[in-house]
Amino acid sequence: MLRAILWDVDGTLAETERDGHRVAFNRAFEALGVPWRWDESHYGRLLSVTGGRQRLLQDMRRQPQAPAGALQRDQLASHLHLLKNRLYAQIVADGGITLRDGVAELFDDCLRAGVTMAIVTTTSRTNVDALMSFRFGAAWRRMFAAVVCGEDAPRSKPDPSAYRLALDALGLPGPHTLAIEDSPAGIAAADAAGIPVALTRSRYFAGADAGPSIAHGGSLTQAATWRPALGDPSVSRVGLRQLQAWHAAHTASRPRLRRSDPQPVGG
Ligand code: XBP
Ligand code: MG
Repeated sequence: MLRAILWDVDGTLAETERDGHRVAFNRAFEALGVPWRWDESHYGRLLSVTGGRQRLLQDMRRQPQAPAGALQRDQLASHLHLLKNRLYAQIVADGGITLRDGVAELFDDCLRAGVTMAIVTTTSRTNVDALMSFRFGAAWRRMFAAVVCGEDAPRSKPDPSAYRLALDALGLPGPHTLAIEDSPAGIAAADAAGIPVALTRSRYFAGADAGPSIAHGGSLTQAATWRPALGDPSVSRVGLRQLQAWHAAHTASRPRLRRSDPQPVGG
């Protein structure tokens, strides 16, 4: 039975990267006199590194004008990242980023049906707060039973630690939940925590491999793009009922471990 929906943020709740984080990084570079800028395609390649601070450090390795010492790089990355998050919050507060189609409707479905929701993201807590407060006010926090952010998990996705923390907080086993993700790193993280995943492809991960996801498609309102196809072809969006149906089919297809089965050695 599907007990909780676990939401990724960047790329899943909203298309935050190209016109949000990327622009804010460039504004931070300018404000701190850093001589390089990130164009759309370079930023797309950098997205294979999760976490904005780690992304900055990774890029500095190929920037000839980056500081030479590790300590200086670290300090510069920290300053840039803090400022980037403030500038990102400003972009969001100015209405520059909105939720993806079908997301608010799926929130409503879950709230009405009493299905628990959580947020599991690699992004900083301030960024989640900026995005959700802009749309729902301070009450957004009450919509979610757990909110796991970049600061909480020791390692970023594709490491499963953020998802494991969320499962602990919810007191649920992975198979009773469903993650909604947009990227290969997100799918890998959820899968490694034993959580089935639905992939809603985002702009930067439009060609992403569906991997072990149990269903995949474009935005939640691009119903015809989803595979497996929706049970009811007259339905125009992926809603809670459809997610429950995919989840149930996935659960039914999995071999169960019976008490009489040999137990794993050392388990
Ligand atoms: C998104 C990320 C983040 C954001 C920027 O992960 O990797 O780094 O790009 O946010 P997810 P920060 O899709 O799991 O939310 O600068 O705060 O890291
Ligand atoms: Mg994402």
